[in-house]
Amino acid sequence: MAKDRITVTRPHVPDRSRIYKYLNQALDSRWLTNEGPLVQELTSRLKEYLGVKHLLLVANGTMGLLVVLKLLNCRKVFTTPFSFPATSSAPAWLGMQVAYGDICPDSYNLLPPENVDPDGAGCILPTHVFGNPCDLDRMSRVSEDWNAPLVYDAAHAFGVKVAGNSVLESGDMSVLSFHATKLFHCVEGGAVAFSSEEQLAEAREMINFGFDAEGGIRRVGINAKMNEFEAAMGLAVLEEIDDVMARYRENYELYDELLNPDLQRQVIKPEVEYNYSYFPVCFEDNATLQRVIDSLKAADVFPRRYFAPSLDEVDLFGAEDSCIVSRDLASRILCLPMFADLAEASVRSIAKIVNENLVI
Ligand code: T4K
Repeated sequence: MAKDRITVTRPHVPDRSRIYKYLNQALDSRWLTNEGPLVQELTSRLKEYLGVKHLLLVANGTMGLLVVLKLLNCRKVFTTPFSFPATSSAPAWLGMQVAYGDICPDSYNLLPPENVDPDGAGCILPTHVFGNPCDLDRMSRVSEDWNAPLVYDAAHAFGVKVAGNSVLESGDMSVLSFHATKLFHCVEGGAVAFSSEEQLAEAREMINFGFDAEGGIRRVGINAKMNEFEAAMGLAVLEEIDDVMARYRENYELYDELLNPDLQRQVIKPEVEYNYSYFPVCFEDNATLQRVIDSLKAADVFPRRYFAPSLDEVDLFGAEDSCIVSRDLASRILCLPMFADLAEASVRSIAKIVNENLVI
């Protein structure tokens, strides 16, 4: 890859001595996977950092989604079309029916449906899009009315709080991604926050071939464990996470200040303590979006169209719903580069190119 190329994101590489310290612990102990000491240490540090009681580390966010949906054993999953494909692929992979609702044009999150689904949804799976929390109270009410478990795809929501509480404490389960491209990462990895200790215990068995504590095979399981090298990276990144988040915030605020104020931003409510991990902008039309992409590309800048297409347009997932707002947003949205060591000068030149291409 060209040295000066700026991509939508770039993994944070912590001080190498921190990584080596943990890697050496794993190598010296010859304990490399299967809930080893580093996975246990990362679990307890993350519980404290994120403010959650029940947390299970997994191999990646997609496996986290698969395991919890399998645990819930639901028939149908009501979800958002405006998300990464994993949110729909997970239920589709398990043979569950995928049904979509449309999204809010301001928050970009799934709108809680007004009426109870007479058919029974099975499970509700909204995404906190770009880390912006869904309407938690309304989602909980719908979940109660439908008697349907509420699982949040919280892949982007590391460290996000609402009114002082972790967003991960809402709903029955929240699934995080710790992929290399995320604010906090383990190269590959993920976690599930559970409200129920019993469900955490069941999922712990499921990610380890279905073995129970005595080595009996209690349930159908899979291998979805995080290994010690991934936990080593996570522990090293966690030691620097406050600085990383501060850098993201600086870049976010600089974009916000420099970009034309008429350019549509994602609306984040004041009670949210955001993690600043994405900077999406929504243009007036697809032609403007394409013009901006071309101009940025000419400057060796490669933003991404997260999330296009709207997933209700993907026949593979088998849903019949048509989500107008999501399709419209997907045709006009662009995520600008955001990462910890993105230089101030780069933010300034990206914002300048975007502004020059607007017809507001
Ligand atoms: N739910 C939601 C809402 C999600 O967004 C995701 C994942 C999931 C579930 C599933 O979680 P995981 O199973 O992945 O844990 C990237 C990530 O691979 C994906 O984890 C993430 N969401 C998604 C939003 O972004 P791509 O297809 O954009 O990846 P890629 O390889 O094109 O990388 C994007 C840019 O990052 C590249 O232009 C260059 C840069 N990059 C990437 C990698 C992998 C680097 O600089 N270094 C690297 O090592 O999906």
